[in-house]
Amino acid sequence: MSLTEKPAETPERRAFYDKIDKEAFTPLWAVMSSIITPEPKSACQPHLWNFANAKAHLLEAGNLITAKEAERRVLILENPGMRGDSKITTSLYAGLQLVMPGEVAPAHRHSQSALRFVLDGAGAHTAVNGERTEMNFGDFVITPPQAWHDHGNHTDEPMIWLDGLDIPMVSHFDASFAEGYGDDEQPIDRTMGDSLARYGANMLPVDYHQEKLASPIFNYPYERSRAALEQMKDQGEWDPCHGLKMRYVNPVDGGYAMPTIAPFLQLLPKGFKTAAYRATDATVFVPVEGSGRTTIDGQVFEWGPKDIFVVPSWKWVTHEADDEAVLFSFSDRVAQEKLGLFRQDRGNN
Ligand code: GTQ
Repeated sequence: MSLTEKPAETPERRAFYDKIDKEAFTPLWAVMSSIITPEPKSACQPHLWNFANAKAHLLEAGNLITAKEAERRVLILENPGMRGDSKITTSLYAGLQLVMPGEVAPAHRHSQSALRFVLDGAGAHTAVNGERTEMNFGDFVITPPQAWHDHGNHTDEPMIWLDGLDIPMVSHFDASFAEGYGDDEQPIDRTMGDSLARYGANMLPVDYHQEKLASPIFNYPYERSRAALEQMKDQGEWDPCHGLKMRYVNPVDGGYAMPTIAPFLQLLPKGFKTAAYRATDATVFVPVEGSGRTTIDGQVFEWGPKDIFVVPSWKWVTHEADDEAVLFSFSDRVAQEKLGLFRQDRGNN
C-alpha cells in the first residue's frame, strides 16, 4: 500500500466491495490516494473574466429582471472547472452585482459573510445594521454574518460591484440560515460615516469589547487605502513575491477584517515582475489600476482595470505590471490559518 497507488482490484476484492457496498461500507484502500493527496489537487482552474464583457451582460440582465424580483441581480463568476457549483474557488463564491438607478435590493440577512469591491458607478449605497455607506470606486465594503443588508441606488448611473462570499464554506459545514426583512429597506438609525469614525480612526470607544468576529468598520474607502500605498511606495521596500501588499484588518484585534475571507490590497510599481509564489489559498484578484499580465501554472492572463481573475491553490503565480498597478484580492487564508492549514512557498525568496 502507498499513498499514491491503489492496490489492484481482484475479482475476490471486487465481490467483497460489492457485498459491503449494500451496507454503506467502502474500503479506504480503494480511495485513499484520491482523498489524501500529497499536494493540493483541485478542480479549480485559473481563469479571467473581462470586465467590459461582464458589464454588457449585466446591463442586458438589467432589462430582463429587476433587483427586487431577483432579490440580488448578480451574475455568478463560475469557475470553469466547477460549473454548476456557484464557486469561483473551492471555498469561495464571487459574482458581479448590478443595481440600476432608483432600485433597491431588498433587506435580508444570512449566515454567509459578504465583501463588496466597488467597480463601476459612484454614490450608490448599502445599509448594514442601521447605517448607510456610500459606495465609490475601489471601496471595500463588508457585510458581516447575519447582518441585515439592503442596497440602493439614488444616482442616475448603474452601479456594479464584485461580491465575494463564503457560500461554499458555509455549505461545507451545512450551517446556512437566511431570512428576509419583510420590507425593502431597513430603518436607518446611525449617521453615514459613524462606524469609520468610531472604529477606523486608530481609536475605539473606551469600554468597547469585541462581540463579533467581523470588523466593526464596514467600509474601507479606497481613497484612504490608496493614499497609504502611495505614501509607502516612496520607501521602495518591495517584497519580491508581492511588491507592496497589505491586508485589510479588524482594528479591534488586528486580525483579518472578516472571519472567513481575507482581503488584500497591493501595489506593483511600473515594470515590476514578481518572483514565483504559490500558496494553499486560491485567490481572486481584481486589478484596480494599471495593466499587466499574470502567469498561473504557465498560462498567461492579460489584465486591465476591473477584470477579475482567479489563481487556484498551490499553482505557481507571477504578476507583471506594465504601468503602476494596484490589485485587490481575497482568499480563504484567514480560515486556513485558523485551522492550521495555510502553507506558502516563496521559491528562493
Ligand atoms: O448582496 O446580499 O452575490 O445575498 C449573493 C448573495 C450578493 C447580497 C450575492 C447575496 C448577496
